[in-house]
Amino acid sequence: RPVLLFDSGIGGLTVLREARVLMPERRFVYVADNAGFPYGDWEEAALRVRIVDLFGTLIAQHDPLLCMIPCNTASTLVLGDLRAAFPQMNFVGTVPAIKPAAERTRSGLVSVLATPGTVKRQYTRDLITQWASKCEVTLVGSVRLAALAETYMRHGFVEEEAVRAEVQPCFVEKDGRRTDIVVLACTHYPFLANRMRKMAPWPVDWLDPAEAIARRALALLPPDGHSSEMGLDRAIFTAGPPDAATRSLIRGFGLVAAEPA
Ligand code: DGN
Repeated sequence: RPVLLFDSGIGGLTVLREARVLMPERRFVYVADNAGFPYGDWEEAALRVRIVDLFGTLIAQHDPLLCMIPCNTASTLVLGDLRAAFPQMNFVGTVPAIKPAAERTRSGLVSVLATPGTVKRQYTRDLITQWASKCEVTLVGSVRLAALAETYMRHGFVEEEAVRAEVQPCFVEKDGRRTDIVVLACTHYPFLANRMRKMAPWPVDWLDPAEAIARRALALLPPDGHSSEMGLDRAIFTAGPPDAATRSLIRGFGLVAAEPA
């Protein structure tokens, strides 16, 4: 039985990368709901229904051992619905790493770079109230960054100035203090981390939760039950067969494109 990963696009590959390192013997099915991409500006009720419906099909079709949701925009919205709808299944979500950021900051100024959906979620606000009440948290909801990361990964180029415009609001200076942590709260963003790092006007820590998410999945999986199935892991795109650039990208991640159900 495979481990299933679900994102709106290719961002979840940043988590698959870490999951592979920790669980090299596992078989993975990667699902990109690219027919619904980007998730950032979806109306919440409609997105909820869409994702729960998709999981109904995916669970029936793949009988996964565990489902990972390497997508903040989806996790902050539907984790509760999924757990209620599929009580036998273990779900590992991805939510903004606000707690570790609050523990680590020295200046008390933390920024959360995410999609517009994630920054407006009650879930995100609750994380701040619970863990970061002593910090000043700047929420930056970027409309374009996930799509820029997709283009970059498929075609190898990105408009530097467009990335800069999205990232700039993260760097806050106030009463002699400066932002010292930026939480990468969208799984697409680590793909642009090297670019973004160069744009910081002063040294900043960039928090990517990918490894922590993979560790959480590992902890929930049974220690035995190694896959005996050989061959490449599969990737499913809800919009249908991917284009050549996407196929070559996923091949680099050791995945082959499979037909959606
Ligand atoms: N990668 C997703 C996330 O972590 O929020 C969302 C990307 C998108 O659909 N805009």
